[in-house]
Amino acid sequence: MKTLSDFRSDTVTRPTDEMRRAMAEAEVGDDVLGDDPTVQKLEIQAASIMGKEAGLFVPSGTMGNSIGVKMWTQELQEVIVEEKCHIYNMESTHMTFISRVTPRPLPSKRGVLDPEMVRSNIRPASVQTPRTSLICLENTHNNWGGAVIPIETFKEIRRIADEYGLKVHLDGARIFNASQASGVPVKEYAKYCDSVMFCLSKGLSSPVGSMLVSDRATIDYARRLRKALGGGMRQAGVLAACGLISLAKMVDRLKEDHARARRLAEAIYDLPGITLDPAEVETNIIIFYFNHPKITIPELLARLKEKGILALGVFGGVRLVAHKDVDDEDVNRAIKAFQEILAS
Ligand code: TLP
Repeated sequence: MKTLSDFRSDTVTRPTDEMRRAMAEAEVGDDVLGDDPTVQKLEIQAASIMGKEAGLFVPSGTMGNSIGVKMWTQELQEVIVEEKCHIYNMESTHMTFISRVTPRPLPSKRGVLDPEMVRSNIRPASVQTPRTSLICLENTHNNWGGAVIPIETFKEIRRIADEYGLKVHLDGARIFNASQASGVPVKEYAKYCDSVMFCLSKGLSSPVGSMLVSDRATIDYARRLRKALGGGMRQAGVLAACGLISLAKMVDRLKEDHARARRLAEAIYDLPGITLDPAEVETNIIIFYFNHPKITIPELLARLKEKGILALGVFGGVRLVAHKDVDDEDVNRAIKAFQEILAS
């Protein structure tokens, strides 16, 4: 058995053997000079899957979202976000640091924004207030335990955005998880957004990389922004080669991760200290709140680690993520560890 079963994130997935071989064989060139055929293939493929004109390969989801916000905004403007979203909470304040815009966080029901609340928070330019220019969505919603945002919300937000002349950017780090769980094609979600960022390096198992897709003129501008942020990569085809395999081979298997996350949730939700509704585990992320008379969250994490299970402390709770590199045996081991720690 492996030493540790790592449930901290799907970012811990290692590249597959096929990816390692593809890296070795990839045709490459200087991508900043526009010479890398493998990167170009990936960018075309990503754009086509999302139904957009053009794509840009970026080193990380954070850079994709940073560029996504920057390309649709100017100083003295405001961006509507859901209050627990990744862009606002976990990307080192790039909204203010890079784009110099103010975020307007709104509460939600498990990540689902109320369109009427969005409407009532849109501000026209005035001498005193910033003008709203962008709405950011996230699907699946990480901090809401991988919740899937319904397509109806996308439609309604789009309608409001069009009414007020706003842009919509989707943090679709795990949009393929959303699609696998809901049956809604990724293209359908993307249709209601002006730009989409999605990650290759999470459940899709690439070692590095995310994609930003949009219309061609905006991606041309995004390419300049990527360079300005230091994200222009040279022989990046060795990484793009993995991305192509992610898109071709790793999407359908995300369902296995969802099933494992649900099985784990169903086995631990009623243990002492845990607050969790297993029915709310729609994709690969479990977040439970933890309040135990004798065990703190850091103690729980340490005791799990002693039993070979790695989990992450988040927002007063604990996060466990299923992915390619944890199998049924790892899930059984995690269930046993939780039972031994909490049921005794
Ligand atoms: N999320 C990471 C951590 O930052 C928490 C994780 O382990 O889940 N959007 C969403 C919804 C994300 O979950 C993440 C990464 C990103 C963007 C940023 O991607 P990277 O890590 O590639 O910059």
